Amino acid sequence: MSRVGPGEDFEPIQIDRGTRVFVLTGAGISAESGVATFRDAGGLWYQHRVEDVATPEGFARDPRLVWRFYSERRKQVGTVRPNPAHLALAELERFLGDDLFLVTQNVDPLHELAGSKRVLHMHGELLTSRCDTCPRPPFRDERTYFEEVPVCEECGGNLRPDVIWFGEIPLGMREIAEAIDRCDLFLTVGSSGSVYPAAGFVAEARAVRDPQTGRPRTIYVGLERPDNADAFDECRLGPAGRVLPPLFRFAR
Ligand code: BV8
Ligand code: ZN
Repeated sequence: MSRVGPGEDFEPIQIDRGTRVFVLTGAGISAESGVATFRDAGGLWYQHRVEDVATPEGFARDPRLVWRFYSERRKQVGTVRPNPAHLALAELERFLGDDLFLVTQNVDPLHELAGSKRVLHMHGELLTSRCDTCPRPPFRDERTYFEEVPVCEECGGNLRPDVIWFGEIPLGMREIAEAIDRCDLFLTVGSSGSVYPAAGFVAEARAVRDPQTGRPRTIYVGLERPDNADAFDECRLGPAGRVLPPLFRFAR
């Protein structure tokens, strides 16, 4: 059963050189930067049905609506800045180097803007497009499309946002499974635990727990108990921008 309470009620986590840390972030880590989450009141999905804007079927049905949805988000992401939670994870990477595995469900670039060098965007990236028809590689694309659907200059097919929609297979699943298998600490920040397979990663971490060492320890940081709260040893509640900066104690 999880221990649940305000973040300040918990001790900082000791991080030694060589500690292997797995961090999964969700929309909640970007909330204090002003990026709308999906499920909170007034969130992204309240204006649109998932089926219409975040599925291949929705794109086939109305690509202009989908491009308006993603273009609004592209516009917004150009105006936001990383918050102390993103900065805390960039500092963790500077201390741990390759022993930190950071995977995000977010398609915004805020981890990179905060200084994180190695970020796995398992659901793709907002500022990247790809062709829906030919196999040309995805390419950086900050343009917004409100009127017309952009077409591929190589084959004439529709371009689409290079994100992973419902029903599509997330990126990096093998690397993620390997990182879960070897981590000492599993941390999720700002995710409601309602979208799979990401919401199931903590259960995978529990399944590989070493009974002697109790590793990996599993911790959640977020505003409220997530749907998968019972799989965490601790749920440290509060805004990520306040709970994350004092969370780690680095053994220098
Ligand atoms: C797949 C990219 C097969 C696009 C996204 C029935 C049961 C179980 C699963 C399924 C099912 N039916 C279908 C499925 C599978 C489906 C799924 O999970 N559906 C759900 C709705 C039930 N999943 C899929 O289709 C996935 N693909 O399964 O393929 C497969 C899988 C593996 C191997 C082989 C085959 C693909 C899912 C990806 C969809 N794409 N995004 C885009 O961004 O537009 S999902 C999108 O929603 C995000 O990427 C993210 O993953 C998710 C939102 O979740 P959160 O990040 O958690 O955000 P949310 O708003 O929900 O929560 C925010 C949290 O932050 C809250 O808890 C809040 O309290 C907290 N918070 C708020 N403010 C703060 C804060 N925390 C801290 N500080 C704050 N200040
Ligand atoms: Zn093409």
